[in-house]
Amino acid sequence: MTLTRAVKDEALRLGFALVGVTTPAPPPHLSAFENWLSMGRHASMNYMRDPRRRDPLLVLPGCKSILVLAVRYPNPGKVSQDENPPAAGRVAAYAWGDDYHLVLPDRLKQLVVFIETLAGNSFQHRCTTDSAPLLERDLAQRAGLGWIGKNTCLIHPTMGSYFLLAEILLGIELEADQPFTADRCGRCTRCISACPTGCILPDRTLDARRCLSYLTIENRQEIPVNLRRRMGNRIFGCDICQQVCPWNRFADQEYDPLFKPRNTLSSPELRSELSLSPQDFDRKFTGSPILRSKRRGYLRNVAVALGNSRDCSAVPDLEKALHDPEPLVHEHAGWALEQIRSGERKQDQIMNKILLATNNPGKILEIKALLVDLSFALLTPADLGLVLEVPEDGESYADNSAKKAVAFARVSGLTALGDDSGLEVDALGGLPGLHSHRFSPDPDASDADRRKYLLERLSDKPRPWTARFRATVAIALPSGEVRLATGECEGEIVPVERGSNGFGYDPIFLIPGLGRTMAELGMNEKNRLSHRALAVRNAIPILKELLD
Ligand code: B12
Ligand code: SF4
Ligand code: SF4
Repeated sequence: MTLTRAVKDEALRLGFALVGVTTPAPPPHLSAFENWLSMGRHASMNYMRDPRRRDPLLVLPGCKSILVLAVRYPNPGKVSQDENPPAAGRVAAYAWGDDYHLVLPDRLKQLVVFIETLAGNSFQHRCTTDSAPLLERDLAQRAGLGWIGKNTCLIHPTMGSYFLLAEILLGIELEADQPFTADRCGRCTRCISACPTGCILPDRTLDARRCLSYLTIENRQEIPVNLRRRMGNRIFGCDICQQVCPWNRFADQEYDPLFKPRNTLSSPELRSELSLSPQDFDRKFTGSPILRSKRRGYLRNVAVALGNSRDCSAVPDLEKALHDPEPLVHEHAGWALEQIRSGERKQDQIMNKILLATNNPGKILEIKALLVDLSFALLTPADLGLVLEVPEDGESYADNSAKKAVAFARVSGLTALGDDSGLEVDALGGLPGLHSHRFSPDPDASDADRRKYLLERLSDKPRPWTARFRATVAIALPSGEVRLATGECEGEIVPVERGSNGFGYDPIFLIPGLGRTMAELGMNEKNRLSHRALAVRNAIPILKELLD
């Protein structure tokens, strides 16, 4: 066995999830980095200007090869957690457990000892995990670990992107791997649309000045006022552009025991976080990445999240924080109080108003028509100037509709109505998700491609292919209380498309009693028979009970 093979096997045995080798040549996309710096997109991270980033030989003169390694942390979309407990914050998944800067070096050293033993002599080396001035993602791509996605993260085809990188610069030569040259993002742009601050740029870099991860972790100053609402309940880091990425949805779920989440770190209760004294903060976060933002930065973020929660019960805690010795904390507490008070003022004016938690004009028309007889005013996000993307990454229609309704209710202070719906086909186990982007091996597929794929999957199954469209409507109050109503319509899948208008699976979903597909129904029939219409109608008594 070659030395390189033996080293790689040992790396995997030690628990690294991925390992590759590259040369110490300058990073391949240096020009993108230079441009990023020259445009000031590194914000206040002046350490990014270290000239050694341009050349690994300046980090370890005499370096002959670089081992690039990856270690996986939990996928926040998959680890079960209470999505939206009242007034809880959200911490990026890489920070749920111990700080990688502290726990990875030991494992890296063990690997060095192994290599030295095998090579029969010691040699120059340097272990690093974000502790040396390197362009780690660029080196990882050249070492074959994955491609750099549009969200700028390094992505592996079966592991997604929830992993951290580490390197060992070696004074001996190992056999370099081929770079990962394929770009598996294709035409997908989900991360770009989902980013709440629009900071992802077309050249696979981002503008850190607007990125919530930068603003909540690295930034030592105030959060810019115009971006505070966009933080939602994010109090340390941000995973949105990874959560919406199809490569994470389909990734297998293992993570390294080194990153086992600590209790409640994924969604800490905001009010108790705001009252952490300097001693409490140090005690609670010893060994955690959260220590990096320091107490003043963390409490600044918590105050903003409380303001965004519009939770009136937080007023006494925020009033107390107005006297915090840290100017950063009391300024943000003042802003948060103003949010809650203006929310209360608005609340007085908005009794009996319902916010439709969707930006889809067709859906809005449909739901408004169904609720026309109600005495409540129906508002849309556009009416409130609200821009809020909620990723549909739940396990069921109920999960997704509740997520949307809760997010809109919390941000607007209104009762919100969210929906999610789709097709379940008996011959395929009737699983939810047999629709839109949750059902396709290709994240880039169009609706027509997905329809084609569904029919291919069905082709060897006995007929008739019975199916149902199911919709769930969730009604959420600003307090976080959620009620659900469902509606379904039974049908059959016809293999030949019978209509060209209609969306998604509508043209192949046949309603046997009528002999027509969903796409062939007139608007009035749709408003009477469709799964969504039934769910919305079932929601009416709930709305009356909650708002009358
Ligand atoms: C500064 C920094 C940040 C900044 C800026 C991030 C950024 N995208 O630039 C902030 C604070 C915002 C940040 C956030 C996060 N970070 Co950070 N961060 C870093 C750090 C220290 C440097 C990154 C850097 O060099 N940025 C400069 C830009 C220009 O470089 P780049 O993003 O790598 O971009 C390269 C590509 O765009 C490439 N490129 C350009 N064009 C093209 C075209 C093609 C075809 C290809 C293939 C490549 C390519 O060239 C660029 C230059 O090399 C690295 C550690 C390190 N030393 O490398 C960790 C690192 C990138 N961060 C990491 C993590 C985990 C995060 C967060 C997920 C944390 C969180 N949940 O909040 C977020 C993710 C946000 C995001 N979408 O990037 C991991 C990423 C692991 C992975 N799977 O990719 C790293 C590698 C740390 C580590 N050791 O694991 N981070
Ligand atoms: S980490 Fe959040 S704010 Fe930053 S680019 Fe990703 S989605 Fe946007
Ligand atoms: S969301 Fe889509 S575009 Fe963004 S990184 Fe993932 S695959 Fe690429």
